[in-house]
Amino acid sequence: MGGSTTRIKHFAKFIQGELKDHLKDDNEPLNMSKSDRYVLYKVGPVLAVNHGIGTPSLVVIMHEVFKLLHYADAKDVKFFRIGTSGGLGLEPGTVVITRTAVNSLLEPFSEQVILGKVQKFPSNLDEKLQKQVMDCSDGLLTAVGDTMCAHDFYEGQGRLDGAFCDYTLEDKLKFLQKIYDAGVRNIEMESVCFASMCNRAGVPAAILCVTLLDRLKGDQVELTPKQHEDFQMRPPRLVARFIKKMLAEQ
Ligand code: R2B
Ligand code: URA
Repeated sequence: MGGSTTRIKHFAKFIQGELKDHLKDDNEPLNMSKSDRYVLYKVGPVLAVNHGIGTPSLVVIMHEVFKLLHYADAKDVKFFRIGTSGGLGLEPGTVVITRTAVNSLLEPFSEQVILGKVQKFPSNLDEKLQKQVMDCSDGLLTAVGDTMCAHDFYEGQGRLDGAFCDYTLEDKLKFLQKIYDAGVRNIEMESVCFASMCNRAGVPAAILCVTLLDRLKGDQVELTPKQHEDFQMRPPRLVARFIKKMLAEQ
């Protein structure tokens, strides 16, 4: 899973090329989603689905993907979120493998209001899968750290360049340093909910997000289109290595 429809389409084509020795069909992957809200491609054993920006769309889509996999009687399922993020103290382009996903208060759970009551769901991730992914990362720029999940891109991530901002550069840096000291290495917008939904479903999950910038140094993503493209393909490349390794061992 990843945020954008085009990135997931790209991923479906990419993984088709990577898995060509395992696939019978080399037709262009087709979007099988009947909704215009998200796209869904099946390439051999890989289901590639986008989840939009933030938790609300992610939750809806994950319910639907879990139901689909249940009715398809899918076995030994693993979930990956391959996305982008703002890094903390890391060279832009680093793929952060999330140790624990935390919410904006640095708590390791997501909250969902169900029938008027706030319910908390733990957002720890599968340690074995994390290690297996790390074992595939030779020669790739990677780091392991906690990921903070924010509810928005601007004030929720302490940016100074949104439409509104009622705090200073000093306040921002103090906050980012505090979360860095607590072990956070990147910030994005879905991790905590993605992790807790996978926990509830009892499926191992990993989160691999490339950092587009170092938030301790600025707020604007200043990459060339070519760099952007290269960076965005780094999590897919790492996941592809893992999938190929798993298939080779079968
Ligand atoms: C990373 O990038 C998106 C915001 O630009 C959001 O979906 C996320 O988690
Ligand atoms: N996605 C985010 O949510 N934050 C960033 O800084 C970059 C990408």
